[in-house]
Amino acid sequence: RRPVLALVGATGAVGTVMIDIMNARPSVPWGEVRLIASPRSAGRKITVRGAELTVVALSAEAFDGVDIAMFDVPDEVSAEWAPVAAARGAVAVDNSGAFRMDPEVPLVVPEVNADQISARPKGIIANPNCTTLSMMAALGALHREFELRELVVASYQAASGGGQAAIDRLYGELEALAGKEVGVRAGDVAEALEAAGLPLSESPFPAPLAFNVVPWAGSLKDEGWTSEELKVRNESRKILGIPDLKVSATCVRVPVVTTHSLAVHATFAREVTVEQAHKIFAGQPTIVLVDDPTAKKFPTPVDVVGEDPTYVGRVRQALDFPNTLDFFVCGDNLRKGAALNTYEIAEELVDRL
Ligand code: 2RA
Repeated sequence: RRPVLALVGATGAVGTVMIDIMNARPSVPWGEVRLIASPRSAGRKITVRGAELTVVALSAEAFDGVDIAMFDVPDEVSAEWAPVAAARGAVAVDNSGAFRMDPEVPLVVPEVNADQISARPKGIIANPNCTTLSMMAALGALHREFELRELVVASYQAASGGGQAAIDRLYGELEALAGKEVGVRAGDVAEALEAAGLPLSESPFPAPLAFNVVPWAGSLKDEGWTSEELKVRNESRKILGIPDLKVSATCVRVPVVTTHSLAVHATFAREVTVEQAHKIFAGQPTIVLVDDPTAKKFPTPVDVVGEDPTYVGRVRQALDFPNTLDFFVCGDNLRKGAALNTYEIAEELVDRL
C-alpha cells in the first residue's frame, strides 16, 4: 500500500507552500493526502494534484491510517499533537521549535544527515529553524571535507520569518513612508510611522524595519542573547554532529520580504582554498554557486525567492585567519527554510517507515 501523508497546518503560510511544492513535483509516492487544520479552517476545499480535498479538523482520529504527518503549527500545538500522531502510528515531521533539541528526536537536513532519519524513538523528526537551515547545505558539504571547528555568522533575516503579521507590517511601513524624506535625522522614521497610525507598540518588530535594520529576532535569553541566536548555535551543533562546535551568531532583521541571508565566517581543521570550496559547492546539487567578483555576480535575497536551492557567493579565504573561509548564503526561508526541508524529510521516510 502507498503511504498516507497528512499535512497539519494546511491552511497556514508554510502549509500553503508545502501544497505548492507537492503540486509541482513530477510525481508523489502518496496513496492519500490528508489536509488537517484548526476547526476554524475545517471544511475548506484545497486542490492538491488535481483533486479537491476538504480540510479536516485536528483530532486524534484525524491521524488514523496516516503514515507520515507533517506539522507546521505553533510550538504548543506541535508539543501537544505530534505525540498524538506518533501514538496513532504516524511518523511526525515537525517544523516547530518544540522538539528540535530533544536528544530522542533527530534534527534533519536530508543532504547533511539523512542517515539519522531511521533512529526516531519518539516517532518524531524535527525540521530546523529557517536561519540555521539556510547555511546547512553549504556548511555540511564543507565539513565533510575539511572538518568544521568554528562558526561566526551574522544573519540578514526576511520579515516573513515572523509570519504574515510581520510581512503586513513591513508593507505598511513602506507604504506609509514612500516618497517621504526619512532617515535623515535620528528618530524621524519612528515619528513618521507614528503619524501614519503605525505606532511601534503595535509592531512585531522592536524598531522600524523600513529604511532600517534591526539586530533582534526571537526572544531574550540569558546574557543578552536572543532565542534565534541560540538556535543557530545549538541546531548547527546537532545537525553537523559537532557537540563542541564554537559558534557565535548575531541575528538581524532586514527590510526584505522573503529569503534569509547569512554572512558566514567558518574555520576548519585544514586549509580550504576558494577553488576547493567552489568545487565542493558546485558539486552539491542543492547549492547554486554565484561567485564572480570581477563581474559583480553574487546572490541576493530577491534572486532566490521561490527557489529550492541555497545560493552561495562571495567566497573568500580570510586574509588574517588561517583555515577560515568567508562567504554569503541566501535561502528562501519559506521553502528550504521550512516547507521544502520538511517535505524532503517526508520523501526520505517513504522507504524507511
Ligand atoms: C524568523 N527564524 O526568521 C524565524 C522564524 N522561524 O523569525
